[in-house]
Amino acid sequence: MTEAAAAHGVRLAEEARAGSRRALARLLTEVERRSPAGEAALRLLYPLSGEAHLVGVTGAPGAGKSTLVAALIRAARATGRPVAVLAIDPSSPITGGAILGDRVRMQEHAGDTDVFIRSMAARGHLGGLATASVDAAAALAACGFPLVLIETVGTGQSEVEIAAVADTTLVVQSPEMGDEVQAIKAGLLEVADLVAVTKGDRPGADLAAAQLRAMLTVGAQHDRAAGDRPRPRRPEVVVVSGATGLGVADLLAALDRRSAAQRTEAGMAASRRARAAAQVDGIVAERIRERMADPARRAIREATIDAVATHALDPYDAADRLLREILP
Ligand SMILES: Nc1nc2c(ncn2[C@@H]2O[C@H](COP(=O)(O)OP(=O)(O)OP(=O)(O)O)[C@@H](O)[C@H]2O)c(=O)[nH]1
Ligand SMILES: [Mg+2]
Repeated sequence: MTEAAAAHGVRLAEEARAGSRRALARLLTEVERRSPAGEAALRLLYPLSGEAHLVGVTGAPGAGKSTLVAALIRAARATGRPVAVLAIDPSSPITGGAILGDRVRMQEHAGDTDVFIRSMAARGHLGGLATASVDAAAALAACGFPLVLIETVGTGQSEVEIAAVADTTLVVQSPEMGDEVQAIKAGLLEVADLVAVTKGDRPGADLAAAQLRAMLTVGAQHDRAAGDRPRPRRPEVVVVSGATGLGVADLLAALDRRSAAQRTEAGMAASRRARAAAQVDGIVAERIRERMADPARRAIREATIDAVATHALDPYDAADRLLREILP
C-alpha cells in the first residue's frame, strides 16, 4: 500500500467523521473499490463502528420496499435520528449515480445532512456484494449512521447474500398476493427476522398478516419436529403502509428491539461471529489472489496446473507448493 494512498484514506475518514458528507461519499467510493485508501480508512473506522444495525430490506419486485424505506427515513428523522440507506442498483457501475427513484426521494431530504442515501452496484465487487455492504455499513456507522437500511433488487442472488450478512432481514410483503405469498415463492420467509405487510392502507393487509403468522407458526413447529438447526424466534409480522406512514413508527421500534437484543442474545453473537469469519476468509482469499497475480508466481502456477492436468503432479501437492510460493 502506498503511503500517499493510505494518508488519503485516513484524511477522508477523519473528515467524514468530522461531518463532511462529501468526504463520506468519496470514502465510500474508495471502500467499495477496495482501494488502498479505502482499506486504510476502514482500518481506522472499523473499531469505531461497533453499535451498527445493518437492516436488509428485501421482498418481491413491487412489494413496496422503496416506499417503506422512504417512510422509515421519515420516521427516523421525526425523532431526530440519523439514517443511511444503501440502495442496491442492479445495473449501474460502481461509480454510477443513484437510480431514479432514489434521486426523487432524495429531494425530500435535500439539505438534511442526517440522511445519507447511496446507491451501490449489485455486481462488480471484489469479494462480493455482501462484503462490500458490510464494509460500507461499518464506515457509515463510524461516521454517525448506526442505522443502515439496505434495499436489495427484488429477485435473485442479492437477497440471499445480504440476508447472510445483515443483522436483521426485513421481508416486505404486499397484501396483493392472491393464493401465493410472493415471499414464499422467492424463498424469503426462511431468511426473515421481521416481516412487514405493507400497503396496509389497502384492504386485505390484516388478513394477509394473519395468514402469514399462521404459516410461520406451522413453519416453526415443523423446524423443531425436524430437529433442524436452531432458528431465531418466529419472525414478528407487522402491518404497515409506506404510503401513509401507518405502523411505520412501530416497525422502527421493532427494529430497535432487535438491535438491543443483538447486543445481549447468544444467538446474535454467533451470527456476528459467522459474519466476521466470512469477512476475514474473504480477505484472505483475495490476498492470495493478489499475490498470485505477480508474473513470476503466475508462471509457476501455470506450470503447476499443467503438471496436474497431465497427472505428473497430484492436486494436493500442487496446492501446497503454491501456498509455499506465496508465503513470505
Ligand atoms: N397504496 C399503497 N401503495 C403503495 C404502498 N407502498 C408502495 N405502493 C405502491 O406500490 C408500487 C411499488 O412500490 P415500490 O416502493 O417502488 O416497491 P419496491 O418493492 O421498491 O419495487 P422494486 O424496487 O421495483 O422491486 C408503487 O406504485 C407504489 O406507489 C403503500 O403503502 N400503499
Ligand atoms: Mg425499490
